[in-house]
Amino acid sequence: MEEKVALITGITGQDGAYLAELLLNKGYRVHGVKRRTSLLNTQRIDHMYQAPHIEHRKFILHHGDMTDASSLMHIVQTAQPTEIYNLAAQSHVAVSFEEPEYTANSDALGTLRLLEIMRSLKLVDQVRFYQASSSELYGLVQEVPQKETTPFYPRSPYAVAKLYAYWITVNYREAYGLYACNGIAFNHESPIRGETFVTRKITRALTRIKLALTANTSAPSPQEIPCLYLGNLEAKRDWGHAKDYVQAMWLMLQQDQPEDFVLATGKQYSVRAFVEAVCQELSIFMVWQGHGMEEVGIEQSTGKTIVAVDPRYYRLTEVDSLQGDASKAREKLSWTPKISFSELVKDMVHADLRLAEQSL
Ligand code: NDP
Ligand code: GDR
Repeated sequence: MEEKVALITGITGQDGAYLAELLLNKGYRVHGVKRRTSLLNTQRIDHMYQAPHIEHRKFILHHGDMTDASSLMHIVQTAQPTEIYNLAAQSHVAVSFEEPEYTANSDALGTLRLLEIMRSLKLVDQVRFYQASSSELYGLVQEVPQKETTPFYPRSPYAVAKLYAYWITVNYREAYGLYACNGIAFNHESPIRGETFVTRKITRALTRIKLALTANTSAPSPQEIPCLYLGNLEAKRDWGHAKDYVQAMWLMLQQDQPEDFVLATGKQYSVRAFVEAVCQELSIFMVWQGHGMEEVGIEQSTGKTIVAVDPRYYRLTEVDSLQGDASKAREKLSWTPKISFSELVKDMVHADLRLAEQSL
């Protein structure tokens, strides 16, 4: 049987790392695009690394950038992939307000660059393409829960860039017959989630707070206990585990026909509920006090404020509430997320607790 070859952009990110692992286990040769950075950025994939002198390597990294068509062209020509997973993106919604042009260049035009390379190299019949689309497309939601037919209303430069990427993927499928699919993925997290996304920010901070509280029980000196600053506590998200979502990405490229799919758990929790779930898992006894911007979370044994609201983390245009309906993925791909919200919280909390202990 012919060897399957995958090219993953964004391989150094959360999803890229899990997807690479999944595909290597399935016997794929995996090529990944990584950016040159002044410090190493391969922590999530180092366990898969194979040195360049190894013959018939299964895991190969290439320097490249979504804003640099010539690097992408060279990588596609070298790797000769049968499947391309386009996961690279400036993926932080809040940062996209600060870097809107760069976000558009990498997330929107970057996708076009890959598609154009497939077209100009006459690969449209040989390569299957996955585009990492996002529930952020729904933004100001027009229907609850959101499914494939729900109208889009993006609310950030990130979401607008992803809207372009969504439609240009559809267009290349319709115009050139490319096997191309959008996975409209709702939030998915894990112990290797980027540290500035809200779930990981919460698990990192509260595990450190837990250790500080434990260290302080004999001689309480509450000033040493750090505080977690958050923005909108009422925002609601449909949070799943990244391991489940990369499975769906692969399934989408194994079908007879290319289609777009919502990937979601169907369950919704607020940022506040996530904080409470993490406190519960860590046996931190916290009560909320005050309202709005003045609201704080007080740790009961020390009376210390361990959670506070900082308006700097509020978004100019917020996405208040997302909840997906993944019935189509369930019916056509037989995909359902297996990892529950409480298992996700446990997984993240215990991984961050280990890291916090190591950093002491
Ligand atoms: P991450 O932010 O963890 O990873 C993004 C990856 O893209 C990193 O490897 C990053 O490299 C790379 N990257 C960023 N800019 C460029 C560029 N200009 N050229 C080349 N590579 C670049 O994101 P996730 O793994 O969480 O998400 C994967 C994809 O799925 C993204 O496109 C995201 O927008 C989308 N998505 C994610 C969801 C989620 O909940 N996780 C939900 C819906 C969509 P580096 O390591 O050097 O920064
Ligand atoms: P999101 O994820 O914007 O949904 O994008 P994020 O975790 O950044 O925010 C989720 C919600 O939490 C609120 N929030 C905070 N967010 C951050 N980052 N930091 C805070 O301190 C904070 N306090 C409250 C936010 O306002 C928001 O409502 C993620 C990314 O992975 C995208 O790439 C992906 O497309 C979408 O999920 C689906």
